[in-house]
Amino acid sequence: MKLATLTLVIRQGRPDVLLLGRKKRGFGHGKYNGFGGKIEPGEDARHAAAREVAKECGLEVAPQALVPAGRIVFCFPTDPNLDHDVALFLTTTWHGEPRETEEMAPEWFPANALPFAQMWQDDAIWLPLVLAGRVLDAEFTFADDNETVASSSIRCRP
Ligand code: 6OG
Repeated sequence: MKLATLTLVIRQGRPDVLLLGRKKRGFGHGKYNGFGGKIEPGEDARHAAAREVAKECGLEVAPQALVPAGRIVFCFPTDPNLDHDVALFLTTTWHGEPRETEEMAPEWFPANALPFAQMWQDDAIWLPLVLAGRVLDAEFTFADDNETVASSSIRCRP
């Protein structure tokens, strides 16, 4: 199980609110997603999340400006190498402007017009909850095609 982070960058008080990146290579290639990746050995999740945001879209986020939004476990029974245990964060505070990198092409989206057809199928289920301020513990299991959500469980923390 890969330990990873996923961060949602949210611009408050504007019509375009969520920054997503279109993944240019590797796992999830072609899909829009938040920013994140593997937690290195000895690294804490917040520092890993800040490092990945900077690496993938050029924004500088202080680790303490990352707000925990829960944990999601993604399981791929036909290919357990793809399993991810993801620490979820959101942030409304950063420095700099998003820029395209080798890994991601960033783009702002209105919260009511997210490109779910071009995202992981699980996103349509959990992302609206996190944008509404909920903190989640969720698990998604994927079917043999490694694309379709076969089953899910979501608990919102009180
Ligand atoms: P690398 O393993 O390439 O980082 N991730 C997922 N994100 C969403 N929205 N849905 C999924 O459903 C995901 N599975 C993994 C975690 C992969 C990045 O993608 C996230 C990491 O941020 C299957 O380093």
